[in-house]
Amino acid sequence: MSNTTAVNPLLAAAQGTRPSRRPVWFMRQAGRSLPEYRKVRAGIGMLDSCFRPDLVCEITLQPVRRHHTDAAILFSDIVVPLRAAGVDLDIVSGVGPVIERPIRDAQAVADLRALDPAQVEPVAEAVRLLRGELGGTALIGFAGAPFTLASYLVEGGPSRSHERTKALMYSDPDTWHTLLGKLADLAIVFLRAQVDAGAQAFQLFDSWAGALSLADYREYVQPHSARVFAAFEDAGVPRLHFGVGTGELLGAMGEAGADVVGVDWRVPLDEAARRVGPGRALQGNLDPAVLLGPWDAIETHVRRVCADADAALAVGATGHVFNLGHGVLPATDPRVLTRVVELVHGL
Ligand code: 1CP
Repeated sequence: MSNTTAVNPLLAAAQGTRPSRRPVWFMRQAGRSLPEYRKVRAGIGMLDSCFRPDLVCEITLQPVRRHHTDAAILFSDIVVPLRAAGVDLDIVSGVGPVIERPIRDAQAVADLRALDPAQVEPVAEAVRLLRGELGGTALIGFAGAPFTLASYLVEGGPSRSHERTKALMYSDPDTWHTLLGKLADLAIVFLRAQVDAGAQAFQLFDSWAGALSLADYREYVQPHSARVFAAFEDAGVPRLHFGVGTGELLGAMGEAGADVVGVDWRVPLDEAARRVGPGRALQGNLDPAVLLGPWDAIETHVRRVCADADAALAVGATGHVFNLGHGVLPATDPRVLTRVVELVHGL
């Protein structure tokens, strides 16, 4: 099975060639905003659903059928490979991932087991099913980046300040680097399983890296994310990288080895292109909350994102993938998403 399809607009834009139209997909396009998602998930736990290939395939396809996005993102979660490797955790509705025994010392890090590809075989099976169904629509795989995974493991759940995570980082750098090295290995095994099964691109989500200064990002995080990207240097799949509030880190996140740098709504794409430097594509960056406003405001913002992206191309960005600056909010009217896809494709 070929991992690249030159005609898919997302793959073209991500590889720096001219796409037939501006590609668009939405982070968190599968799931929460869709009634058909709530229907098939009824009575099935979030994590359980991620290990059922038939269900993963159906949920991944739902937004593509409805919105005609240029890409599907595998329905899964960043904690799925941790669960598969034996970490006692759950995804609690309305909260997010909750870790039974948070990892806060050298012993706990030593006890963290490596991921065996066989443990994520249901995910690989879902990818194979999806490639059979998707035709010309690109399939994006993903993993959590070492820092963002570490934050959940150390804090024990979602966090605003990431204070325990930073405390470990500053107080015991050896243990920190051992932990991030293990999490980089986990991401590599998880992504390898997806790419080998047919995922045509992948996104490394470092959602919470924006909590760090540039200097700390470079010292404590970037080498580990860079190792993940380097493992796929010759895989022939575009590598996307994204975090929230990462305006000051955009250059460093590109340098970690991303072909496409995701940008949240705080930095206009032309300015992002200056920060990232030439030779990489950009993805983003409509504020997801704009979609809760009236259509006039949505259209104005969508047009502005596309105009900023065109200006980004003029200063060296090699392509633009239209997306939100973070995930679709649960309250979003799915009909609005469909309309945004039509608008972007028509511009
Ligand atoms: O019960 C439910 O419905 C659970 C809600 C839910 C869903 C639908 C969670 C819990 N995860 C997911 C799916 C998911 N998670 C996807 C596939 C859907 C798609 O993109 O279309 C993806 C890509 C993720 C990735 C993910 N999980 C990230 C990175 C992306 C981002 O939004 O920044 C993060 C940080 C998580 C952790 C997580 N899992 C779930 C929640 C609610 C959270 C965030 C918790 C927090 O705020 O810290």
